[in-house]
Amino acid sequence: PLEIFLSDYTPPAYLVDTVELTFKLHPTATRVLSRIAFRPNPDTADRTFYLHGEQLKLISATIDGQDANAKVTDLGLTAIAPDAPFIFEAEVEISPSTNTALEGLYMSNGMYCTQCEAEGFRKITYYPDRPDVMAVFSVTIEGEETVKLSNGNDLGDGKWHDPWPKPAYLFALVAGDLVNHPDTFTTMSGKEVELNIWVRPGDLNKCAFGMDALKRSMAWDEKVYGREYDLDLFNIVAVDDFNMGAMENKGLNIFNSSAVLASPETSTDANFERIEAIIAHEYFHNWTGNRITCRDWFQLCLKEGLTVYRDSQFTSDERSPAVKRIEDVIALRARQFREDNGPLAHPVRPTSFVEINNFYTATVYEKGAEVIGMLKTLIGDDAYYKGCDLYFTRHDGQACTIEDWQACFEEVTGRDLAQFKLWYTQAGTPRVSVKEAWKDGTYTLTFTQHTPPTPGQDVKDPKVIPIAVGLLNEAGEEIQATRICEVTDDVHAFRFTGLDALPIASINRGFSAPIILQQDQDNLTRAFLLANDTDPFNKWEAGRALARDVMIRMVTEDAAPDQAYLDALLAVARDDTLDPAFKALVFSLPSGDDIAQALFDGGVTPDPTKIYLTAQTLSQSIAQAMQDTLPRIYAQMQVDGPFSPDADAAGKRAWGNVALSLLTRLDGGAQARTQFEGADNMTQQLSALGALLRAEVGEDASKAFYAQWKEDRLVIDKWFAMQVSFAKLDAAPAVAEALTAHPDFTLTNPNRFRAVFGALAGNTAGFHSPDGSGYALLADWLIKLDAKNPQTAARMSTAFETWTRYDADRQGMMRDALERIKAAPNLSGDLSEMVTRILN
Ligand code: BAL
Ligand code: ZN
Repeated sequence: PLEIFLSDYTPPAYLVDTVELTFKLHPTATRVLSRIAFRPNPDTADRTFYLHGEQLKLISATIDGQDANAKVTDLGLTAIAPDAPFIFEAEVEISPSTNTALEGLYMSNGMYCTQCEAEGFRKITYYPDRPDVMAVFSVTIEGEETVKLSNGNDLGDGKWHDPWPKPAYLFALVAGDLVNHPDTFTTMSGKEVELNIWVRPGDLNKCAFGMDALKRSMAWDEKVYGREYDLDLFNIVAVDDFNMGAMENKGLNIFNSSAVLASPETSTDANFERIEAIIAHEYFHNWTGNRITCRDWFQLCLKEGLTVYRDSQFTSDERSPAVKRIEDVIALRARQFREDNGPLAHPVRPTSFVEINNFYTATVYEKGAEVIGMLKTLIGDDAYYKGCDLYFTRHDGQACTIEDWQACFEEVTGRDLAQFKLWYTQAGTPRVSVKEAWKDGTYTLTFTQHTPPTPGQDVKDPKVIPIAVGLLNEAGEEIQATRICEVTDDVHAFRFTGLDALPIASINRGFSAPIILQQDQDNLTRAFLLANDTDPFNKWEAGRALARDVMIRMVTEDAAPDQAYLDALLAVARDDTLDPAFKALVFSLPSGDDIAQALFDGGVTPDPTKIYLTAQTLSQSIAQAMQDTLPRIYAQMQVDGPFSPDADAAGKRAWGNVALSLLTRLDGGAQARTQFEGADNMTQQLSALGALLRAEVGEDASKAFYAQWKEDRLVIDKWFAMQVSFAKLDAAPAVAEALTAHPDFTLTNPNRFRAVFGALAGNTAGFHSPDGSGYALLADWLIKLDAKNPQTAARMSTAFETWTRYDADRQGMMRDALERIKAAPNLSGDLSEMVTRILN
């Protein structure tokens, strides 16, 4: 397979002005006719005429009406083209119904749909399938289907025109017997936009929340970034079989049905929050991604990091900023820190790839968003929005680079951002250790930064790291408001003067930088900060550090559950000033994977079984310590009246369900069974089912749940996942294997595969079962899936990325599993690249 390098970028030889496409739809023999107006690129002397194309049957190809004498390979088409504008026309045949990779044009439940990012358009027709070739598309769709959609404005009779030039990866087509949930939005300049969510007929009752989220997103982007929508129409379509969450095609966003369909009966509060965020994310791409796109795929973070940052701002504004920040950091540590500290570590802007689909990663997305957040912290809100305005004005209609983006901020601030750019080019999570000193009323914090080697990058330069610091006195009063310490050197000291007494420092408030902070902090100080910190993130962080320390001492020293920790939790539970959602987050213990990484970082080989048992013992102790309080919390957190997915109601349910889960450890499941049977919404029903399954008294409830929901694919995904997630100790592989024999298990639906095997990978004790059955099972099924859907198989292989953390036996078994995948006949380039990188 070919490795592609950022340093090899060359501009396209030919540009495209207009593309006219006609689709004659047929499940196994769709004809695609293209008429493409090319012209030589004045910025290059190269006149190589090369069009990407894969899995296409070429019927004809002409240049200015004459046979193009095209030479075709598995990857594309070449021909001799004029050094002047010309028309290329082609007819190809493709087979959507046998396209199980779900890239290009494929079928899902009888409906035609497309996924072109990153390189799917080349499976539709011959084209310069690269993001820096932007063109105006007109589309005609011929077929029996009642609804036929493409990008841009609807000209009627299956004809579409998109006036905004776009790269091929933003092309979309949908055709099927769909129904719509319509609405309208009036933009800031008074233009009325028609909005639709298109679904299968039975799903029409699950569109209202998504539509509301879309309208709120449109209003938010006008208010906060001054960005107005630019077409008369905005369509969203729900598709069951989809590799990603959703896709931002111009004017025609295509969504995994799990990321748009919502109803109280079938969706949890977490689902509602995720759906709202993804709708916002895809909508925000209209400016950050579509109007301004990427020059090449190495710049993916230009649109993804920025758009994740924008959607997180939206969720903060719509819900609770503190809760959103804590949730984001939990996810960042679970996925991005894990990636950054293993064999798959790569910079936010990678320098090479074999398969770009393998770089839609937590590093590009989530660390990419953290980098935007740090930029805003360093230059301030005003300069940030001025820089964004300049970016939108200067680069509208262009395909850009990170350098283009940064230049806008250098210009508005006059600041050199060369050192800041290291966040894009250097992989790895910086370790920042901090030492404190106190003398004559001056308190000094000395930070030392170090980023460990990552694949291909042994030595790192010091980065600019904005660390937000506040100081408290012993009474818990804030004596120094949050100040940004800009750490720029390997060792960098900051002084706080005029103090009466040694303060207590709250460092990296709001998680101002995505670092691992190494701090000599005792548990008394952590408990103090948990009780007193005015920064809600660090208040939570203190509790998390305390929990981590307690669990590590239980694992490594067989210590008993720490009484000071239990007391601190009780104090949080009793504090009526705290948001219930925040309390729920304080009570969520670090995951098995978190503790395994922390142990490994501390030089201890983690034992997943022991970590699992420790978490159970600690949870049991928490339940016992709180036994008098739990029934009251549970009763107080019951939400009356009609279901609302808003943050307050969701927070109450979250805290109430923490209480339920602890109560179940004491009452054998009585309360959980009552909740399960009486629940009128999925949050309550699923939480109760989880509590019962964990207590090993959930078999009847699980059967009842299946019987109730067997017709609802998204709920049945939950049912599959729950059984594997809540399987005890090393039981998960056997549970997962049994589920693969269930008639509802299928390899053709990525959501279903992820439900079973994502849950297996997330069940640390189960996946790392000492007999290796978790590794062997996942390897077997990745090989099977790869034959149908390489992209999803490759993504799921990251379950193995932590293999070097574990003992020799487990390492050997994981290596064997990876080698077995690598040796499988006809392995895809996607999975082969991943396995090779993980093994190296
Ligand atoms: N562009 C791929 C899906 C997303 O990030 O929105
Ligand atoms: Zn995105």
